[in-house]
Amino acid sequence: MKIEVKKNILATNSAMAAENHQRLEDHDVRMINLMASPGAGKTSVIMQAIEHTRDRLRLAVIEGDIASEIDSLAIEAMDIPAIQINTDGGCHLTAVMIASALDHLDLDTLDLIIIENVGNLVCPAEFDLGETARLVIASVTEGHDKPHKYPMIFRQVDAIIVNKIDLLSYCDFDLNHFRRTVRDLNPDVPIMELSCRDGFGVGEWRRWLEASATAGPIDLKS
Ligand SMILES: Nc1nc2c(ncn2[C@@H]2O[C@H](COP(=O)(O)OP(=O)(O)OP(=O)(O)O)[C@@H](O)[C@H]2O)c(=O)[nH]1
Ligand SMILES: [Mg+2]
Repeated sequence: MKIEVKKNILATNSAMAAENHQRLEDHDVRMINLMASPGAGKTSVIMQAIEHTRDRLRLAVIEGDIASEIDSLAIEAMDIPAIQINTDGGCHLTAVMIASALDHLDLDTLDLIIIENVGNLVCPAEFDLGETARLVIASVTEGHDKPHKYPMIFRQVDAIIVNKIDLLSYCDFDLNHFRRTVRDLNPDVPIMELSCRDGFGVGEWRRWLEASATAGPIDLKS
């Protein structure tokens, strides 16, 4: 007898994700699921977002990490509500975890929630959280071959950030190669080059974020 454990886990997760999505829609809030490898710059990219949109958007952040409160404390230090989820070994966030985090946020006072998923390019791609947009960060220090090796996540996202662009001349990251590989997987996805160090590309990141946060009624994902 074959037991379909993975299928059941994903189905249960999807049902909860749909509830999260509806809850956000009821409160007219958007939610971005930000995914990347460990150290690619997820928290730094969120901090840039806060700095450059806080006068126009009411933001909150949900931080997913295996352990520690380092990232949520950094966000709270910017006077932005931050909920830390420690997965205690789990390599991705789930819709149930996000539902409990939403319980601790006053959704009527928010326009946009940014989720920093656990650093991983594999498992987060499989778990819908009820988000309204998905984003992956690739940093130039990781190499340009990541879309070849982790195609699922690059295929699914609504936007891609190439971070640490200030380090391009020190690495053998081939931007054209990266762009070509991504185009084969996800032809129309916007690819934004960014440096959280010197601010290169921050305007484009801000514009994408504001457009996502003010996009019309949320389409429920299938
Ligand atoms: N040179 C350079 N360094 C960066 C940039 N963005 C982030 N960093 C550095 O990269 C390191 C990791 O950045 P974080 O923002 O903590 O990355 P993260 O993906 O949130 O890391 P985890 O939460 O641990 O997975 C830090 O030392 C940052 O200062 C960038 O654009 N350029
Ligand atoms: Mg982080």
